[in-house]
Amino acid sequence: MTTVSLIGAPTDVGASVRGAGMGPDALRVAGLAEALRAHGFQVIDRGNLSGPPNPWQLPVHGIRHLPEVTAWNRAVFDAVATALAMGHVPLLMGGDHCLAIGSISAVARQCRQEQKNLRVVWLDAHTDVNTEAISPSGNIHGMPVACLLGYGPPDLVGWSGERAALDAGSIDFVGIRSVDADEKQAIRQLGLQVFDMRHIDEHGMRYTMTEVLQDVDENTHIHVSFDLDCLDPIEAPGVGTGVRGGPTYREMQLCMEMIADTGRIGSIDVVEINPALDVRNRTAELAVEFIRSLFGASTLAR
Ligand code: HAR
Ligand code: MN
Ligand code: MN
Ligand code: MN
Repeated sequence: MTTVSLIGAPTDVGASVRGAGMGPDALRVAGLAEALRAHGFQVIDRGNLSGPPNPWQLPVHGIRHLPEVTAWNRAVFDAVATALAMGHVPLLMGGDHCLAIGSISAVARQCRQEQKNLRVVWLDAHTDVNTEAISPSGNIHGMPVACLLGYGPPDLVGWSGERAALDAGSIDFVGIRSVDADEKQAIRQLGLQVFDMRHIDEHGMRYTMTEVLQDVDENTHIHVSFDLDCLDPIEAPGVGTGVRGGPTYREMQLCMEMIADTGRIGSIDVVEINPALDVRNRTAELAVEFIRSLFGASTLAR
């Protein structure tokens, strides 16, 4: 039986807006553990990690809160690595998206040890591939992909044991509609595969996901990094940096269901839920519905 390890990381040190630190409890209140148990999984809630408070300072050399972001990610890295070593599926409850640095670095290291192919599916309105040299804000939640590809401050790079936790070919972005000017150039230079909203409009979510999942095989570990601002803010208002024009409820369900159908989901981040901006915990409840689907709960055949 699959065991899911819930890991709370209650911080907003990488974000531009305060409040994402309440995300783990919002997910608990929305019944995340119960929903997965009802679907037949064993669920262990590891509680919340601890780390430094948010000092709410201006960027230093183009980057905000580097020591705090580093400390939180260290804790995430260790917790995710421990869960993976036990054969569990770690589900990181953020917190803002900077935490994907620690989470995916631990996943990348485990995949290398087990000689598995890692595929990261990045569900987001943003590509998060800024570096401190090009970020317009200095907020590290806009930089985790760059760090994972080996570009970023030395403190946040190389944790998987290789210079880069990921190569550009092993990550696919879905739902993108907000990319900064210099970020666009970085995407082109790196050759990243970005399925933006224009692509989804023109080809549909079904075809898009067949493209995303085409090279998944029995030896693949899929990591889903789910930033709730991927959804249209009409569905998910509880996020700090919402952008109009995202996937609808049904499009996102189909995305999750098609990932579930591969049977290769190995680890998950659920980030950027901001209960301070939410309406009656709707965004956390929505996240729980999508996570159920990611584990196959909405597929009739199971
Ligand atoms: N691109 C912008 C920046 O770097 C905003 C991106 C961060 N927002 C997120 N991450 N929620 O996906 O500041
Ligand atoms: Mn993000
Ligand atoms: Mn985002
Ligand atoms: Mn691809």
